[in-house]
Amino acid sequence: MGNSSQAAAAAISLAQRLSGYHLIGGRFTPALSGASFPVLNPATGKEIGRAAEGAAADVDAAVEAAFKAQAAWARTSARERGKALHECARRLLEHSEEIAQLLALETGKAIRSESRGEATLVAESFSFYGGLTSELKGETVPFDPKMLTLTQREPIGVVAAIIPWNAPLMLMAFKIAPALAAGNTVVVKSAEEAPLAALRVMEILNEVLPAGVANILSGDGPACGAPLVDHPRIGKVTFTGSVETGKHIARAAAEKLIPVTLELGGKSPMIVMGDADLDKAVAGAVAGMRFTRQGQSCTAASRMFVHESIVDAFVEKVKEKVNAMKMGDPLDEATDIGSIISQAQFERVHFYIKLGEQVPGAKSHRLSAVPDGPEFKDGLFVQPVIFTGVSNDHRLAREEIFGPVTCVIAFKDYEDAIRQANDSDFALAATIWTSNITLAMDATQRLQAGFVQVNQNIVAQPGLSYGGIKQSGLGKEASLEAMLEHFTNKKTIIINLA
Ligand code: TXE
Repeated sequence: MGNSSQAAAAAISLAQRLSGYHLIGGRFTPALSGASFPVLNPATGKEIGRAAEGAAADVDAAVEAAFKAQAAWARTSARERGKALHECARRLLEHSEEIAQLLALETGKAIRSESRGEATLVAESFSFYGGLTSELKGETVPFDPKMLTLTQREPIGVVAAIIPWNAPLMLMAFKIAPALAAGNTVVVKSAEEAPLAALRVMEILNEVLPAGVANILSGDGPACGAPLVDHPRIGKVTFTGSVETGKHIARAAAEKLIPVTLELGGKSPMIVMGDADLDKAVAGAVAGMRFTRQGQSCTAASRMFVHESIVDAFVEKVKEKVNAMKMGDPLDEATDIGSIISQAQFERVHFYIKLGEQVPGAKSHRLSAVPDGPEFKDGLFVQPVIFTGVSNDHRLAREEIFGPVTCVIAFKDYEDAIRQANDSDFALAATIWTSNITLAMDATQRLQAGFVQVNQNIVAQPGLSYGGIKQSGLGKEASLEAMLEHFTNKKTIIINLA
């Protein structure tokens, strides 16, 4: 057996052990209805396990368990909570390889280029927030000399975290690590397409945390996610997913007047000036477009504005680089690009590719090659595509495709590039590539985005505040600010000293 088949065998046996369960109150629990749904390996189309099909009754049980555990967890000293989170981080790191393999198996994300890094990031997020519990500080307020006036940070209570499939573990960790650090308990609703690696992470957390502190349900959005948001004991919802579902959740939360954090879509611009270091910009384009993840990233550089003087050379070099990437078995160390997550996404991506191909004057450049082994005949692989000759007004440049499809749009002058970059409903991430420092600084001030980078492409990391504006969402993740602002309530206390 080759290394990738051994990894697949280990991941399948882990998937089967976890099959059919939620994790509620520290216990693996099947759905109360007994129902489950299949979990597929998108690279082969084969079933690898099953997930419990959650519904309102399961939501009640999970929220009740979280509610019961919350008061004691909030009373645990900040130092002890920090130590517990550090211990979670240690164990997550110890098991990161098996977590990465399971993630690769159920999402199709290549182990070397994607899944391993994500599994490690989960551990890093717990260690980051484990070190921040002593930062849950209040202030003294100079109000009246005869009164001592203080503010205090308190946990909100039970937090619902609804996560998507594209980076399920990273996005779950960015939500629950700060929530737990601040003394909340959590109920996660995993993504239908990727429930098992998240369940394994939760199993590890439950070896350390008191029962009920961290719970997870699987199930679909309407039957399981919606009753979770609506549950009267949920005090906060944190969500990553589509704009449409995000708005739906925000409306439901507004009915209860509870806060929401929303990480939604993106259509992130990359501006490449004529004086940019071309090789670095090309490497940045390939990394920024997240071809390794089949472009399934909300920060994907899906609109590339390139100065007309270098646009042809830029496109040629990007093509060369992507053509050299190997698409194939996600568990093979040699694979750069894995598969798309699901049939629905596969069809959505092809819909947009066809749309682009119908644009008069547009040219599509299909890159790399889909794997041709018999085991991949039902695999959801899509060749990366670069479109040229499509304008920023076209649907291809306006709507989030969430696939390996990008538009390269030539521009004449900087002002025009900035205008087009900002001409979008989304505003999550943006990059500019130039050797002119004054221009770069100017762009950081003028680009509308939650995250602007110059001559580089760092993706989400603990410590860097992450989140968009406009239709890209509300609120920030991954930082100290995220824990303080989004997972605590501030109480004012006034003591009369007279
Ligand atoms: O998203 P949904 P989908 C974008 C991307 C993608 C599109 C559709 O463009 O093509 O969204 O993906 C849960 N109440 N992003 O259908 O529906 C659902 O079960 C409560 C961008 O996967 O938003 C899942 O757990 N929950 C994005 C989660 O919401 C509900 C990442 C996301 O599903 C619900 C993913 C409801 N009524 C998709 N309906 C990013 N920002 O990175 C669904 N859910």
